[in-house]
Amino acid sequence: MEELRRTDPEVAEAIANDVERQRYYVNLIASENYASRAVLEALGSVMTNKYAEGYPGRRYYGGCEFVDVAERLAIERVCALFGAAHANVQPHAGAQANMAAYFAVIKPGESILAMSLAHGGHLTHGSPVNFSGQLYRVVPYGVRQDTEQIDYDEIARLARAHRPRVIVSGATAYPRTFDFPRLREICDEVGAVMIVDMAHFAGLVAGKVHPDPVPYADIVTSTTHKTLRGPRGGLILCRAEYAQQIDKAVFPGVQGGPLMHVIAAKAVCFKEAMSPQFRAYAARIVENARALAAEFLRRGYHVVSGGTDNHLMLVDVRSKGLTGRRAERALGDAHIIVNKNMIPFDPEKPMTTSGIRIGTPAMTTRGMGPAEMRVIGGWIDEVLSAPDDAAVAARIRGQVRDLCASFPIYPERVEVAG
Ligand code: DSN
Repeated sequence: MEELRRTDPEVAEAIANDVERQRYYVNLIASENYASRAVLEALGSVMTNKYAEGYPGRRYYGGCEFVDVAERLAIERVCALFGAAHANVQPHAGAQANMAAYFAVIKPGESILAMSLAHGGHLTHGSPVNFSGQLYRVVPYGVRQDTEQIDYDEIARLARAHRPRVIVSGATAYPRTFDFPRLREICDEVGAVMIVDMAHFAGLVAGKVHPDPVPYADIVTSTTHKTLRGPRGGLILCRAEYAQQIDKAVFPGVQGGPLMHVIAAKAVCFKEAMSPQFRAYAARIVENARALAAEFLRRGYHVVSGGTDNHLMLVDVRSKGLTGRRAERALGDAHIIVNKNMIPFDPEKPMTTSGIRIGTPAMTTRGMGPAEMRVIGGWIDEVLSAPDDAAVAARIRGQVRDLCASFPIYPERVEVAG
């Protein structure tokens, strides 16, 4: 980082501080992870300099022979990893992947049936403040009040009543798995295109510890930086019949020049995700989430839907007299990072909330297991039981630092990769 320190010490210092934060804080953000050194090196490479509108072998710029190699590798590997017929690895992020998926199959004014954000969906699944809610007629589905789990009979009823062109599944805050065969059945009955947004659980699918949407869905979208542990970015998988429409929708429909350094890093991530070690990692994420959820239940918390089948859980903090916002801040003071999150039927607003979302992908990357999850669950309970006690926060900050030091991440210098 010598050059950056010399030319821009302010940015250099911010990066150095974030490296320290990542090394010594407990990170329970369900959608974050620690990318490998190899992924960081590809991301920090000179491929950022290259314009490459188009696709490998069919570009609008000269000099694309080497970025073509990277993009072809990314496509071949992600198709092999997920058993997909076609892949587009250019979406800059999950939101762009979802936008392109919709643009490929529906026109503005047509309808989509998708999980409401308030029950765990995503902004791009039809939220009124997002393009998806503004361009399309949205029919939202949610979870049942008694089980806090998706009611597939309700989805079928809504599908028959509204005949949506597209049915979207996948979520950002749903702790259970999805019944893809049932969703396929519903889509077939009403003639809807089945889109699955597996951004959160793609790594679990790759690791074979989550039901696989690819054999059932017409189109699968994802990010690459959550459980998949790659660079920040998006991707789309689809059946062969949608290949052309998807590619046209991504470019020139939604995006211009692809981020070739990110695509190179995606190729690295897909190679890593094909390894037996990654499979063990994915299984451990789920094992850790179960252990942590069990710890909260044992301590008397309401955990939405009674537990978890995947990498995350939603903990209702009202039993401690707290809002999600207050809990997030108190935990942050103890260097335990979570995010406030709406729980189903939440009376609070999204900036306040009654819950926190907790995920295990990042801590599992550090090598932590169920024993550490139980310790962390205990610390969270201590903080939430005394959110204004500076001495408790200070003591736990020290314990957090010691635990992180025992499970190091980025022990080598990573301020600037490559
Ligand atoms: N912001 C992501 C998450 O945290 O789940 C979804 O886009």
